[in-house]
Amino acid sequence: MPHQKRIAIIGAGPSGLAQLRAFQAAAEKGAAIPDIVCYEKQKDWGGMWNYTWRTGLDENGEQVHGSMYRYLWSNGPKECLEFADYSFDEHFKRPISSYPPREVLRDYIQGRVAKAGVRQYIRFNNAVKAVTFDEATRKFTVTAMDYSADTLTQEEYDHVIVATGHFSTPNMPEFPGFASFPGRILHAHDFRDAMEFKDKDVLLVGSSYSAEDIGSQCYKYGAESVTTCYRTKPMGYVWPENWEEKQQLVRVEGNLAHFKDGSTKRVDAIILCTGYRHDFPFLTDDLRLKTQNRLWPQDLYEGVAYTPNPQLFYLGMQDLWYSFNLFDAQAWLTRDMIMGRISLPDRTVMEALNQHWRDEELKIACDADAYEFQGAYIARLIAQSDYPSFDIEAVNKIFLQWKKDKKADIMGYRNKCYTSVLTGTTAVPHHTPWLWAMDDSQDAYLRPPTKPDTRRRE
Ligand code: FAD
Ligand code: NA7
Repeated sequence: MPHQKRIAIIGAGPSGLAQLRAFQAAAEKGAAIPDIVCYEKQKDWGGMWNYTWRTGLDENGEQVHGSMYRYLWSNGPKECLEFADYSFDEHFKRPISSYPPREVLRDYIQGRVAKAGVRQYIRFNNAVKAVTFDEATRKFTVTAMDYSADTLTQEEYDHVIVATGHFSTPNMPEFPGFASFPGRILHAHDFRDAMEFKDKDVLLVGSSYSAEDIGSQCYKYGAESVTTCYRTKPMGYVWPENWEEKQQLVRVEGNLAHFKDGSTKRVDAIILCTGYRHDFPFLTDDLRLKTQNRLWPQDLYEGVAYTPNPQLFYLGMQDLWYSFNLFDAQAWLTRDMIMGRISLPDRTVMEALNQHWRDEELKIACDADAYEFQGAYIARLIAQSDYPSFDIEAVNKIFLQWKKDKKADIMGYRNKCYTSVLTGTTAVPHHTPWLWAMDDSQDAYLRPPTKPDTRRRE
C-alpha cells in the first residue's frame, strides 16, 4: 500500500479554506487525497473576516489575529475577488451591491466551504507553536497547543502549508514625543470602532488602505477633523472639508503634532496606519519566509513553494490586489504539487524563475502594471490546474474603473456597481449610500431600511 501523505495547513482563513476546498474538489472527482489537518487558533473559520472586540491577547493569551473593525466594508469591488467555483449569485440567490460589508463577505466565504463539507478537517482553538524539519526523515514536526483539551500535541507531516495571513502583526514606528502624548496612540490593528473618535481630532500616520479607510470611518462616524500624513506620497483624493493631508509626522509635543513641512496640528488621538509585518514566530529560521509586503516575495517558486525547502508552502503572502481568487489559484496549484500532478524543477531553475519574476516586478511603474502583473500570475497558475478559469482581462478592467471611481469620489465610490465576469450579473446599488449606511450588519444590508439612520454628525 502506498504511503498516504500527511499534510498540515496552518490557518483557516480564506487561504487555508481555499486549500481545503482544493483537496475536497479533487476528492469529489475521485482522487485519493492526503490525510489533512488544519490548525486554527480561533474558534471559527474565516480568518481576518471574523470580527473580534478583543485587542492585544485573546482568551488563550495568544496574539489577537483580527485587524478588522466595525463598519468595515469591502474596499474593492466584490467582482474582483469572486470565487470562480462559487459565485455571489449562487450564495445570495439575488444580485447584491459591489462593496458588501465584512459580515456579508464572511458569509460568502464560509458558504462555499460549508457546502464542500470541509469543517471536519479543522482543529479549532489550536495554535501552532513550532514547526521543525528533520533532514533525515524529511518530515516536519508540528507542535500545537490545543486550548480546548489543554494539551500540547506533536505530529509529523510530509508537507506544511502556511496560511496565517500577513496583516496581523503591526509595523509600529515610534515618533519623538509619543511617550508624553496625552491622548491615545494605537495601531490600525487595534482599531475597532470609529465611534470612539466622534468629535475628536484624529491623526492617521500612513497613506495606504488603512489610513484611507480608517480615516473615512472616522469622518463617517463624526470625527471633528481627520489629518493623514504621508512618508512617500500623498493619497491625493478630494477629501471632505475637515480632512487634511500633510507631510510626514516628525514629532509631537503635548497634543501638538509637527509635520515635515513645518506645519502643526492639535490632535486628540494618533492611529498608526503603518502596515504590517510578515511574522511566523512558529517557524525555525531555515523555514521562515522573510519578505516585505510586495507583489513578488523572493524564495517562493510560483509564489507558493518555499525554494529552500519545497515541501513547505506559503499561501497568500503577496501584496494583494486580487485576493480570494488568488488564494484559490495558489491552493489548487499547491494541491497538485503535493499530489505529484505537477513536478517541481531543480532548485537552481526555481531560483532563476523567482529572480525573473522579481526583475519583472521591479519594472512595475503604476497601479495598472501592478494588478496586471498579479492577474497574469493568476492566469499562469490556473493554466496548470483544473481551477475554473475566468476572464482576468475583464477583472483588470474592473480594477481600472474602481481606481477611477475612487479618484472621482472617495466617499462615494462604494455606491458604484460592476458586472460579474463569471455570471454576467450586474450588481445592484445598496439601499442606502455608503456614507449614510451606519449599520453594517448582514441583516441591515440584506433587508430594506426601516428608518433613516441619523447617527452621522451634520
Ligand atoms: P487571514 O484571513 O489573516 O487568516 C489567517 C488565519 O490563520 C487566521 O484565522 C488566524 O487565526 C490563523 N492563524 C494565525 N497564526 C496561527 C497559528 N500560529 N496557529 C493556528 N492558526 C493561526 N481583502 C479583500 O479582498 N478585500 C477587502 O476589502 C479587505 N479588507 C481588509 C481590511 C483589513 C483591515 C485587513 C487587515 C485586511 C483586509 N483584506 C481585504 C485582506 C485580507 O487579509 C484577506 O482578504 C484575507 O483575509 C487573507 O486571508 P488569509 O487566509 O491569507 O489570512
Ligand atoms: P500598507 O498598504 O502596507 O501601507 C503601509 C503604509 O504605512 C504606507 O503608506 C507606508 O508608507 C506607511 N508607513 C510605514 N512605515 C512608516 C513610517 N515609519 N512612517 C510613516 N509611514 C509609514 O498597509 P495598510 O495597513 O494600509 O494596508 C494593509 C492591508 O490592510 C490592506 O490589504 C487593506 O485592505 C487593509 P510608504 O508608502 O511606504 O512611504
